[in-house]
Amino acid sequence: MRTQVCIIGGGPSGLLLSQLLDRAGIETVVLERRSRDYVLSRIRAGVLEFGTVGMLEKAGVADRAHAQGLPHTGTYLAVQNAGFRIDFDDLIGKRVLVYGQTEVTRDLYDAREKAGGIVIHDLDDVELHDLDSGAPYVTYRKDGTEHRIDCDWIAGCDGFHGPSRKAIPRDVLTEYERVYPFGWLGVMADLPPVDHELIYANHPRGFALASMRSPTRSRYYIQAPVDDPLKKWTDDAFWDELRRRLPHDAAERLITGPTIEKSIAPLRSFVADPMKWGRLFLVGDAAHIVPPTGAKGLNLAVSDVHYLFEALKSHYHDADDHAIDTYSATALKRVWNAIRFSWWFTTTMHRFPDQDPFDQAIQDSELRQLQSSRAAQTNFAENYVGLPY
Ligand code: RFL
Ligand code: PHB
Repeated sequence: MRTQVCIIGGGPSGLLLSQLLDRAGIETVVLERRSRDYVLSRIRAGVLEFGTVGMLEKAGVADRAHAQGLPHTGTYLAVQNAGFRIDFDDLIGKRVLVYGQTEVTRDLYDAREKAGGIVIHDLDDVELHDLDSGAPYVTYRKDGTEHRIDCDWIAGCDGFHGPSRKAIPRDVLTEYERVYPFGWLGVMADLPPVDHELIYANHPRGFALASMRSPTRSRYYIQAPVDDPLKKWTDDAFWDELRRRLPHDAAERLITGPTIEKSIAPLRSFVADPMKWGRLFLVGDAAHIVPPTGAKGLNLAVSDVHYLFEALKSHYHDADDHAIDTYSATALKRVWNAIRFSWWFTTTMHRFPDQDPFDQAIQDSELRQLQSSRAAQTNFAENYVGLPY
């Protein structure tokens, strides 16, 4: 088979890129290792930046997000059971949309299906070949048979563990990494959220976050050791710990009940540089990981897609390769902004095992400044709602 852009990975970045390119008359094939149901069973991000919503509109897949998503004009930050609000609307005139990654991905799958797009599922042994030639190709195995796709370009949208980043020679690639000494224990529950906005809580017992997916579905997280056995965290143990860390008024309002999902995720920051080598582009989690504190993972994947889509459009429509040649540098500039914000917010909101009195005093000072300074809040709002592309 031959196509113009072979996209490895049918997560949000691969599907969005495919949808945008298709609408611009550029051919794609998407190769996804898992089944569609499996991809749609993964519970991940929940907060869409202003620019991400714009990208979904551009791709023609924003109707359900607008109808069902929850616009949030601000967020609460809590310190030791008391809180203050950061008002995005007042500070910068923008808002975020709370709409789950699962739903974004479902909307994209539906759109690709409606447009007759080629998405091949349930495959193995994806390998990238001749990336430094003008004629790259991808091979994979499906139902015991080897297949080959010849293409002009390969988009590596295959997440942190996929084969794309590993296809860049070791002596070309620099990797930057920070692993945090804790994880997030997250639950989903079909219960009304404790508040109509998100609450990020800094507490001596550890960080907590109250989020949601809808007016009847809550998403909560608490900082926990990454190797804690899940069975230690019964529903009651989780609710008790969450209640201790939330602001007192929210804790009193918290409605508890059975959870429908519970898992512990590790926290890391990671950047691969460059994000382009030969005919391969890295996109989204394949190139970078952020801790979830800033709600940036999915949004960063979408901004990569923006830069790559514009670059490929210039290549095919205008025979202009400037944006192709500068894709890595352009995308990485925005990536590092999100890496910095996510690192700062993580460092400011969590308890570290080796936190000494100096670290503690700095954290307290950061939060006091955020509470009292409009300039500091404006900076927070700009980063949280999403820096411009
Ligand atoms: P994805 O979503 O990981 O999609 C990559 C796709 O590639 C497929 N794949 C392969 N396909 C073919 N051949 C192979 N060899 C392949 N290897 C992998 C995978 O099956 C998958 O379908 O990356 P993408 O599209 O770049 O999107 C990025 C976002 O998914 C990610 O940044 C966020 O979900 C990160 N993240 C969160 N971000 C937030 O903003 N808020 C959150 O609350 C949040 N929670 C999370 C998260 C990421 C998690 N991961 C990756 C473990 C919770 C978890 C558990
Ligand atoms: C979520 O709802 O899953 C969520 C929200 C905000 C974050 C991280 C996760 O910072």
